Amino acid sequence: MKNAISLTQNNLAEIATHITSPTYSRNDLEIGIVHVGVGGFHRAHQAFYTNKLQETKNANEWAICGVGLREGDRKIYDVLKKQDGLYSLIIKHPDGNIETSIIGSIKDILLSVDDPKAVVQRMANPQTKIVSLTITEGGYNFDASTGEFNFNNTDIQHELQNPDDPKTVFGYLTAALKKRWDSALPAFTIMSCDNIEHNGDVTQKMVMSFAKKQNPDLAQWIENNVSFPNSMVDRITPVTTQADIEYLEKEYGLKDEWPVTCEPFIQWVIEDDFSNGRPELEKVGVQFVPNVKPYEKMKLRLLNAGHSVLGILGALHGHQTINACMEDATFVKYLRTFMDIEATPTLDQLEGIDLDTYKDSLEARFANPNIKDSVSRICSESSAKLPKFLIATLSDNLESHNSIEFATLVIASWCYYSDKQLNKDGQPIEVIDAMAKELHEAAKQTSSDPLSFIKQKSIFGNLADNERFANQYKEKIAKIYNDTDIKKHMKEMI
Ligand code: CS2
Repeated sequence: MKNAISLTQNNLAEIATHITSPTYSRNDLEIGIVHVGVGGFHRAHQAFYTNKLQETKNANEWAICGVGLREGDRKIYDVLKKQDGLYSLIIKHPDGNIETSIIGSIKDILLSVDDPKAVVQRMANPQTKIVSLTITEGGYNFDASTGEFNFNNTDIQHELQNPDDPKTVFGYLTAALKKRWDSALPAFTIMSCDNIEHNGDVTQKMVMSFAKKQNPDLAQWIENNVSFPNSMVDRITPVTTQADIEYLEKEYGLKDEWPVTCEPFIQWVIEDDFSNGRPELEKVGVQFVPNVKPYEKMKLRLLNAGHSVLGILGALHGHQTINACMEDATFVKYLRTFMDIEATPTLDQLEGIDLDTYKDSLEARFANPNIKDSVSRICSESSAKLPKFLIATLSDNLESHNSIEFATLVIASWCYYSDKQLNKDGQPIEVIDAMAKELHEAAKQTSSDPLSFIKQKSIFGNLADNERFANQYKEKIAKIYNDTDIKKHMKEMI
């Protein structure tokens, strides 16, 4: 085989002869969006839609500058820098069909730890109209038990004293907005694309809490000028594997060091509330609605919670992927029963959306055999995800005296998983979680205090004080600690 060709702007004309590639002139693009958190999801979703819009040849002012705020972003920064922001998107259909295209909407990339000033300048640049975020559920710096901004964070304390030396997303946003205000430039929109119910409202609350403490006058200007649209984002994007990189080399002779793979399904519903203009994304299938909240809730409580149900129970059982769970009839039935009797009663009816059809489509998406989404990706950062995906549903069901059994078994399994870090066959489970240590410590106490795990207030709030939940939880804990055959317990319930 002749040497593979590297994915760069210079090689793009040649690559375009055999892979779908941008037909618009990337040189003519101006950066209108600064995006913080250029992971796989952003590249499969917002950058994909933006590229599609740029293909209409009428959206030159909306190129993206990716920003990494953590040292851990160095690898993606290095790759995208080397590849001039280009990457391949590999869409894997359930029937085995694969569509590959080169995405060109990311024009530049910055790493704040190397050049913090450049990040502030880019956000403050007159061309920048939107700063969008995928900083993960844990990135919003709020205390899950109080819902308030966490001022104890040492980086936040540093930024409050040193507004010119930002560290977190909050410091960068306020530093850039201050510059815009000083230069009489319009504010940018802050658009969260994370899986949090009311993501725009939460972002606004966090930014405002921080800004009020840092500079009350600036906070007032932000309040009057910045909009924070809520949005629901959706596309399953598994972790890229070495096999994906090799596929491109073998199939196309292309050397792409960090392609992204995803499912064919994609959805983005946003509130049409932008302070400084927006791309005409409705032309490429994005839905703009006055109130996105019912959509967010439906997606988080069915898709994301459904993922967590399969992921945690699947990890204990020893399934490696979400599609392997969906090949197991017990898991399929358990998931559907959870969705029907615990998640659905907490949802609002949405005009034009039939919830049964939506749930059927989720089952089909989870079952896509080519996505091979690992349960370890789903279980990662459960301490940040579960309060939003599952615990909120459980609390609602406690209030309405509805079933809580299915969610409770998942939480008890999560305790066992955090305690033993083994599946039912004694194989190790790697816990990837910013709170892994705390989770382990709390779970370890279960033998002396069966409620120790759910007494972690930053995750569960005051739920351990709820008698009905505490009793159910104790019962499930006893079952799992007695017999780790999780499928047996699931079968008893369906
Ligand atoms: C997943 C999500 O992180 C998770 O646990 O549920 O990443 C999910 O795949 C996306 O939200 C799909 O849109």
